[in-house]
Amino acid sequence: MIKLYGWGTPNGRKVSIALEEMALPYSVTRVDITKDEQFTEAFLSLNPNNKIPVIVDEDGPEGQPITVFESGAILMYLADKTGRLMPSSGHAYYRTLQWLMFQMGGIGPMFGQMHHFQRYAKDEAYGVKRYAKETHRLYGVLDAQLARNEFVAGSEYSIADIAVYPWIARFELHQIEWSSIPNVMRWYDAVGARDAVKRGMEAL
Ligand SMILES: N[C@@H](CCC(=O)N[C@@H](CS)C(=O)NCC(=O)O)C(=O)O
Repeated sequence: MIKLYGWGTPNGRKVSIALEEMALPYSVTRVDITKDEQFTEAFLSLNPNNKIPVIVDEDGPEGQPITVFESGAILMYLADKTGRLMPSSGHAYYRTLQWLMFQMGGIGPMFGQMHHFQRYAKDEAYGVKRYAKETHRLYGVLDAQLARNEFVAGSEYSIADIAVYPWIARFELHQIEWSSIPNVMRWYDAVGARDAVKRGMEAL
């Protein structure tokens, strides 16, 4: 049984979707980040960086328990554990890795700032303008990739799709014209129709 410590955010849901897709038994402990529960001593012992998500797998490598934080690392861990949703070698492996990093280094941080300025900033104009521009550029990159490929990392559904999907699910905050990104729209509908994705989005 894997314990998932999370909250209903894109980074948390990436992990619940992956657990559902891989049919791994798991339990959920909600860490209410709106009440600063990520700063408790108990949580700090799981992630020194005070952020969800975290997993604890009692049945880790060599049969020893393992704790993993950082959602990209968790997705790779789960893919390694099950041999699913990440090619094991060669071009396809690096293609999937690069699109996972595109999400971790681009979509996650930039969309995250866009969400922050949209929702919380008192003087939002500068922040929204700055992060909307980068968010829209990232949508363009993604749309071009999905014009050439069925899924984010190529012809196979993978952890790169799982990493990106819950961020696109916040599209209402992104001031994006859907008609300008038809390929993202096609992909979003297809991924969102998967039963495991629906269950994973509901889990947190
Ligand atoms: N790079 C980290 C980012 C994790 C992250 O930003 N988590 C947010 C929720 S989506 C969080 O815990 N925020 C609480 C805080 O910043 O205090 C990952 O991908 O796991």
